[in-house]
Amino acid sequence: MRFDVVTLFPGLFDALLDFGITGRALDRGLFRFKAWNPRDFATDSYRSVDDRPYGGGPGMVMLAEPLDAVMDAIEAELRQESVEPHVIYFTPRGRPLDHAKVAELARRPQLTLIAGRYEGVDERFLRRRVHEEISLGDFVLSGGEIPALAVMDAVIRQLPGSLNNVESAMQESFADGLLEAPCYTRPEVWQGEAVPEVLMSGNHKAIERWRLQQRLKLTAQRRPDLLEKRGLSRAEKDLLDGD
Ligand code: 9WO
Repeated sequence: MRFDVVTLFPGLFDALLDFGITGRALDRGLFRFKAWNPRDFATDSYRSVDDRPYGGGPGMVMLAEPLDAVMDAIEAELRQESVEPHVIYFTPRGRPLDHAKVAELARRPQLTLIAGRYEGVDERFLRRRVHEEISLGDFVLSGGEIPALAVMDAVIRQLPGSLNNVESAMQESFADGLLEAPCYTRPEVWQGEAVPEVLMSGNHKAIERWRLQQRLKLTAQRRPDLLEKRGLSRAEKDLLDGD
């Protein structure tokens, strides 16, 4: 997997490249990363990447020209590797990100992630160069970098070899469409509240049953839409309705 990230603030991505599972995956060569700063492709002496919006209104809009020059440079590099870019722009108006989309993106050889700033990007650039728009949710951030980091993190976790057995077990659990069961660790009683007895029983079958029941109940309470989409077996229905 190769990530080409278009951003005015490349340093924001150090958080993903230098730490944790994603930093380990980079060290293992499971993915490559290159940041491209539109300011390096600005053609005027002020190295402008934005300008005032036509039609008036507050703030500035990112210029199409420097961004287009970045895309040409990325395409030229990818051509050396016979790879076609897949270009994503992050905006609240995009398709909501979910596990299915993450899994689809993780199967691609390359992703170009465009992180906008200011009030947005000239629509003529988006229409010509962007393949899809993705949203993290119905809220506005200061830039597209955090959504780009989120997509990179989620995609990297899908790459073969990035997770150890424990980490992949956790990952798979969400992939089966249910929310996570509650988890507990020492002390056995904390501020007067004990760990659920079944977890102290050593009865692995009972523990597995309890955890699935908790997941079913939590998902039914908090995300009935997930349950609707996933469906339930007869046994799961009985477990959900049982005590
Ligand atoms: C901002 C915006 C607000 C309401 C409806 C649509 C919108 N599009 C954008 C936009 O493209 N903004 C650019 C990227 C420039 C300003 C910072 N940007 C941004 C992206 N803010 N918030 C996001 C974002 C991206 C994905 N999921 C949630 C928020």
